[in-house]
Amino acid sequence: MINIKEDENLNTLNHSCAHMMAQAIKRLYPNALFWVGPVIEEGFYYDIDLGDKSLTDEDLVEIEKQMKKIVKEDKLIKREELTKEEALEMFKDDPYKIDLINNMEKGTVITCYRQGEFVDLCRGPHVKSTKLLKNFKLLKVSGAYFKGDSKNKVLQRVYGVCFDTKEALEEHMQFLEEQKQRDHRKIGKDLEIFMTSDLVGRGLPMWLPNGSIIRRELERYIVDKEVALGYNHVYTPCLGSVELYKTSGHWDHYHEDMFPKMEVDDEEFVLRPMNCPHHMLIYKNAIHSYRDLPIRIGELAADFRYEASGAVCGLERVRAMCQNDAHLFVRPDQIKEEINGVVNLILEVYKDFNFKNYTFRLSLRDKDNKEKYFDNDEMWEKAESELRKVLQELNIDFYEANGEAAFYGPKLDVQIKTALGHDITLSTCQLDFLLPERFDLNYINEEGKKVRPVVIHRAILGTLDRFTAFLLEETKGNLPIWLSPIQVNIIPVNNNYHLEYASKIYEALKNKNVRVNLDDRDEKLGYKMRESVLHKNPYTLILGQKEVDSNMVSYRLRGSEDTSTVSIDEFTNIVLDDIKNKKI
Ligand code: TSB
Ligand code: ZN
Repeated sequence: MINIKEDENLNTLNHSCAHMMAQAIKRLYPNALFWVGPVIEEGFYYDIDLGDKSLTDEDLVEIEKQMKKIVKEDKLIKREELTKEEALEMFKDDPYKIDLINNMEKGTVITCYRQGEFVDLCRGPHVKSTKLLKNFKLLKVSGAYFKGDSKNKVLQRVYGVCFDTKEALEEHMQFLEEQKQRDHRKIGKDLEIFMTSDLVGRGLPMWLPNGSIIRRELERYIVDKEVALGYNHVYTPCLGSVELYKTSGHWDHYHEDMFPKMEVDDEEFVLRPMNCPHHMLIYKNAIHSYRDLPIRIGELAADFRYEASGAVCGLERVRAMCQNDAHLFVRPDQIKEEINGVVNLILEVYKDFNFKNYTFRLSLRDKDNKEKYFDNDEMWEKAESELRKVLQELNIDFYEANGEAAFYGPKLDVQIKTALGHDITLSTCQLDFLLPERFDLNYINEEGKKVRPVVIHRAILGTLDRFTAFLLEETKGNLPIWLSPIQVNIIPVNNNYHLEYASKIYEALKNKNVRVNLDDRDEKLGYKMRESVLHKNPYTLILGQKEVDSNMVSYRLRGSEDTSTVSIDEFTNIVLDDIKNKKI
């Protein structure tokens, strides 16, 4: 998507359009007062005080009509310079403008722009006339606290976008529509994968039965892979003492991302944001020889993070999550091989899911902001250069980003772009020399001496939550059959005549552990077929008299209108093969 804020021409156009919208709103709501109206990546918005009035979608249509009128009126947009006194006098009845003027730096030339009866305080620049603003669209309205402070009044924030040609606007609107269709929150709702409730709380989605099937399959898939690679899985509690997180350094460096502590009897606990401390103690529970390493401790582990309420988003960014986590305890000479193993596992998983849109990022510390990270320059230099060296040796294409490291070490992150355009991390592989030190971990080396292991933190699916969000967006809800909540949907043409046969097929497939649904509702055939398409079922069986007479089944594959007719055994084998091969 084009970044409107960064494009000089579009930036001006959108800024002028925001003014024109304000003018239209002032005509419709003479008491309206305006706070700020900036250009953003997606277009523009304006924060407006309309008293108790909340704008509806119908109101936006009226505002658009008025804006079109202003376009026709061809109002010239004129710049005027003002002294502070003049500005304060001109806007004396507008507390928002007075606030802005009083907060301006001394010596700033104050300018305002006038178009017809409307004047607004503004730095500009603007287009010459409103007639140049005809290719616009208002997109949505939401409430926004004045100055972003929840103690303040709620203003109406109206979003819009403007282009220089009709074609560009149309193309953009089509892009937005596709984006909306790809948004995992919409797919998650349509396919009944997860729900949220204000009564549970922000950032705390709940997995519905369909979502839970997907999640259980993903859990099996990744745990099986890890077991085959020599991982050992554990279960640990999702809280820990404050002391534990003081020992690890989370208390000092990760505090802002944690929920506040709870006091119980004479103990203090926190909901854990990460699992590393627990796993460090599991390692420490036994004596290890150099021959035992690497030791790979994995867990599907519940974590809790205090994400900003404005940042939580569906399953993509949550406050209660389940990490596909593991900590690898390795000798220094094993670092490269183990990182290689993790990278290969990531690539293998992405191949299984046919994910192609991702980039590798080497996430480093921000040297100008060192207090966010543990304080040991030598250790940082070593960890960062070691990780970079390994990535270069493994021939991985990556870019570097400062300020994105964990507090305990640098990371290799796999970055993805969500439907909403968020750039977020899915998989991660992190090199850590710190926690082994803080927990005084060791193993006995070849000379019989106690030495420190190195820890690699890694999450392949990231969290089940985020992974599922991405999976829904990448597949647009067309899940591969092995993950589909319903793998085969059976529709009898007429319940009176074909239900018995349909039930027989249903039982046969169910006995083979296929997730099968028999749609025996008293609805029209066409309705049931349409619904099966909407639910994105991989296979839909349509069973009528022809099938009953010939003892065959007719099926439609998702995305196709063609029907194929085969024997029951043949169909069962097709489905079982697709499932076993994890067919995309
Ligand atoms: C990999 N200690 C390491 C672990 O051993 C760790 O916690 N790393 S992390 O902070 O990067 O988190 C691991 C993964 O969790 C991230 O790569 C990301 O995919 C996922 N994740 C992080 N925060 C959230 C969130 N709020 N909602 C959903 N997923 C998240
Ligand atoms: Zn960790």
